[in-house]
Amino acid sequence: MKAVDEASIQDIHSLLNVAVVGHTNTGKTSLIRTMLRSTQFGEIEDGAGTTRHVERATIFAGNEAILNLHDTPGIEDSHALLRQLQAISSRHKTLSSAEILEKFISTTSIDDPLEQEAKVIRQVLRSDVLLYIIDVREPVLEKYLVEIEVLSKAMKPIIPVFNFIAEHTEELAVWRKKLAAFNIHASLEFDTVAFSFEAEKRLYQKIQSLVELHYDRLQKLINHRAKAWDQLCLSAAKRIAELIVSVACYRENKYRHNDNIADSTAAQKLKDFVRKAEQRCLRDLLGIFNFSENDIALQKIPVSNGQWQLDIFAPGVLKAYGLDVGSAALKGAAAGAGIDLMVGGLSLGAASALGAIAGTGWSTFRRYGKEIKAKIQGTQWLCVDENTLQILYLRQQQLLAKLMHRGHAACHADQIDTAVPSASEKLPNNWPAMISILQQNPAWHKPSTSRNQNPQYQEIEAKLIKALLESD
Ligand SMILES: Nc1nc2c(ncn2[C@@H]2O[C@H](COP(=O)(O)OP(=O)(O)OP(=O)(O)O)[C@@H](O)[C@H]2O)c(=O)[nH]1
Ligand SMILES: [Mg+2]
Repeated sequence: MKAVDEASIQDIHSLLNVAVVGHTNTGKTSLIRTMLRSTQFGEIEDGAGTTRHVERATIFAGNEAILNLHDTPGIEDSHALLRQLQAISSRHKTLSSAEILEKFISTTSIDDPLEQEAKVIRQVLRSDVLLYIIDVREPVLEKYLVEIEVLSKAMKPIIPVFNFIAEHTEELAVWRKKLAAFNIHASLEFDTVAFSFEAEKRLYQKIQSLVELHYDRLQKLINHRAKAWDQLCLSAAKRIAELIVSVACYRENKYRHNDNIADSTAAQKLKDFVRKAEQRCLRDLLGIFNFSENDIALQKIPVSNGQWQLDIFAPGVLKAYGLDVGSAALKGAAAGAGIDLMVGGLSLGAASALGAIAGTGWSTFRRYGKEIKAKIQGTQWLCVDENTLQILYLRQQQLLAKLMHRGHAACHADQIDTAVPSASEKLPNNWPAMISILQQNPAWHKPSTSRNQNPQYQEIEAKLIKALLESD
């Protein structure tokens, strides 16, 4: 056991060392948390000077250690730091710039005002690559340029990482231009709290191009992460498909003596089932992507205390999801919003239920004659109506998109929360046919071997998953 420990310790020492540096409060610790997929690392606060010491974290591909990330305290006084370096340089004219930095750290005592900066510089000198994190919301102040000037004295490759990029494209352009003056062209946009798998991949590729020696190891990490990411998205899409199936297949027996569908106990039971099913799905999805309450707030996902803020059966829900309120209101008058009547194994559609009940005209009867007969003679069930199923699907689809693109979603939060343009376009192909099959297979509402092996079920599940992943 000891030998293994020693081997792994040695392994960690031979790894690529990446220092995450920058001005204070730019999101250095946040970036590391994102890269580690862990909310446990370090301290994060909306204020300067949160990280006080250098802290190491190792990134693995499976069991294999790939690289060390070093979180560093934020640089606070770059002007004083530069002055100090200039003073050393004038005293020791023959020293190289890196040697001046060495001299600086060896002569800075624990209670020196530049103690934090010395910690940063020490780690910079011990690292192979520097990620310089920039808060693009900040103007390009002299103090930041001085930071870059000081860091470049270490002669290590610097990759600028632009953070807080959402809605700050102009500022981003200014930053790029300024950095070009330092001959730093290769930069990355990376919303740290927000996560985009593609941005992360580009980050590793950039490091790969700068430190050839570690190319293969980094490639292993890229491949490993790509696979894990695909699996993550697949399990999330699968979970949503399960929700849609379980709700579409669900039926509640309607007792005939109670004619008011909307207020019946059966309708309440049905609604309750749908709400709980959606809530469980939400919890599972957040769990799959390891989302915290903080992430939910940052992404403006309309969820509080683990529940959707807008109840799926609330009157405003149709409008919020771009569905036809007019025709739905008519249906609602008959059956109660969200509820449909199913007779003899077929969903009548709430509007036709209205027609049947009120005896409106020959055409309704001709179309639904058989069902109406069954209605009189046979068992009646309540099921979830078409609109509710659409909303259920669209809502999960949006949630999935936000979970998959934390950062990008954050830039368009208002748009996403209030309106979904062309809702029907976003539904999977053959949606009505799929729903009709599901409604006729109430036994599928729970997973079972016979359901899961049924080719028709498998086809529907695959179509739902494909549509969810493609809509991204
Ligand atoms: N909206 C948004 N907030 C972010 C992002 N990155 C960081 N933050 C927030 O910015 C604040 C500072 O983040 P930290 O990660 O503590 O910054 P730091 O650079 O480590 O700070 P020091 O350790 O004090 O130098 C926190 O409140 C984060 O939640 C981002 O990409 N988007
Ligand atoms: Mg920090």
